[in-house]
Amino acid sequence: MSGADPLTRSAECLADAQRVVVLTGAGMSRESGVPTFRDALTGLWSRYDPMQLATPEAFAHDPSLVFDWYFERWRRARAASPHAGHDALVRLALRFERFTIITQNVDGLHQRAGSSEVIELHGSLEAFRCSDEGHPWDPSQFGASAGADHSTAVPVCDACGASIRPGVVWFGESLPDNAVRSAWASVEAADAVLVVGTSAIVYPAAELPLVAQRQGASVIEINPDRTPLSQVTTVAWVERAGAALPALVKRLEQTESK
Ligand code: BV8
Repeated sequence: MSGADPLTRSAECLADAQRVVVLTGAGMSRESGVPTFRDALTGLWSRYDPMQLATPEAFAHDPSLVFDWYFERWRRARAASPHAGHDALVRLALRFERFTIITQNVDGLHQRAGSSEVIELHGSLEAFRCSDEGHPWDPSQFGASAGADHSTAVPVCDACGASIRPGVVWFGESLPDNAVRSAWASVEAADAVLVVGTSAIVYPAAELPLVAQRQGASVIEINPDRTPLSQVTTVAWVERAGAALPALVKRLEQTESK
């Protein structure tokens, strides 16, 4: 691999790839205006630590507070739009035999951009459900506004009366079996993995690039900050998703047209 710039080296990794996997984290949504977990929470939420809110214990302790936070995040996700980086992934998918996006994000932006093969490792803000039997619950029917005192009465399931909870995977909860199976199968078969916008410290998701690398795939990290993965990746591209991904697609298209 030449000592060329990260764009050139990333394009070289993808030039002969047939099966590509993209692992995205909250940094992928940052340029759509969706804050990452590590962004300081603002406004009403500034005094809370998301890691303390995204757990079953938090929901048991204060269901209104946790429900409010997720309902607010659902509204913000609905109001957000995919950015040029999401669009670039849709175009990139057309260039390979297999192209799978594995996302830790729960905001649905990849699907809204038009990506078709998306594995949601940590669930979705669209998948509110009842906490007993998993009956689906449609947040768009719920008119509450997140009150300043976070006192929204948590809605209950029409079918079984249990409290409604967000359809996300909390810390301490297991990931959906089918998502884990598909995600591990895709990285075990990958020629190249793009890791975009994740701090690479949440497991088991953070294991995925290492599984790919162990079977010989090249791993390209796109992140403006360094992470625990940066020193082991084939390419550590210190750049924003919204800048790097469109540049990568453009380079591959230019190379092809020569
Ligand atoms: C599990 C959904 C088995 C919810 C999320 C004790 C008990 C139980 C488990 C554990 C334990 N101790 C440790 C664990 C394991 C734990 C874990 O990994 N903890 C960490 C903190 C060490 N994992 C689990 O609990 C998982 N389950 O292990 O099950 C089990 C079961 C029972 C008992 C034992 C074991 C479940 C993990 C899933 C948690 N749910 N999300 C919600 O969204 O509310 S994780 C959530 O946080 C996000 O999905 C994300 O993955 C993670 C981190 O959030 P962020 O930091 O915001 O985002 P990210 O990491 O992606 O970082 C942002 C990055 O973007 C940064 O690097 C930044 O530089 C970069 N960036 C910024 N701008 C840009 C950018 N990049 C590109 N472009 C830009 N413009």
